[in-house]
Amino acid sequence: MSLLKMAAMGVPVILLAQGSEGQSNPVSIATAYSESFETGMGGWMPDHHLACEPACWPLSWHIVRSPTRAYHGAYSLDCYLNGDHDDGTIWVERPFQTSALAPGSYKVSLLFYLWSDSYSHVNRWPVVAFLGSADPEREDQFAIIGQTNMVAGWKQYSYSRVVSLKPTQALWVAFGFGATWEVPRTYAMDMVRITVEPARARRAQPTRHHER
Ligand SMILES: [Ca+2]
Ligand SMILES: [Ca+2]
Repeated sequence: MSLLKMAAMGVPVILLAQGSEGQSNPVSIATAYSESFETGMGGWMPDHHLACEPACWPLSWHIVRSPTRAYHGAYSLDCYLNGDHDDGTIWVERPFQTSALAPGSYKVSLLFYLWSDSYSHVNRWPVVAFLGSADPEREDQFAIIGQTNMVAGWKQYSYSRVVSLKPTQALWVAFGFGATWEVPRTYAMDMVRITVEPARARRAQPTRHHER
């Protein structure tokens, strides 16, 4: 069922509120959420994980706003990762407050765009995402939702899962990519959208009566 149809039927449709720059506290869930990084990071924080740290430190990487290219507007996130260690994952993350929601199960959907400089059918890197109730810190907490270099240019990536939410617990959302090849690479990410809607209970199977 579409969100508009649900709203028309009076079913509460819950989406996330737009974040603001430099906000350290979680943003409350209230309306539709999207971020295009046009005026700031929108509260999204860069983070990384390299399994062999600290022995193999440093990992050379950054995620910064840049006007070099954009899927939407004039800015995107410029994401650089040196794959020297043949490993390492970088991402942006942020918490959202869920206090406006009744405790329960919700389908959280994440959508964003990632830019690759070229198409390649080999040596693609994994594109990853996280939806959960704790701050993600390790690459093994992420789901692999696709690969880089599937097109030259921008490609949409999406991920959704049912998350159990409580008013006292933040919803954490994160997305990025990992290195699986010993080269430095730059990708870009832009226009993240998140929706949260009540997870529909599975319909019970109708009981079959055997006719004699
Ligand atoms: Ca943008
Ligand atoms: Ca983190």
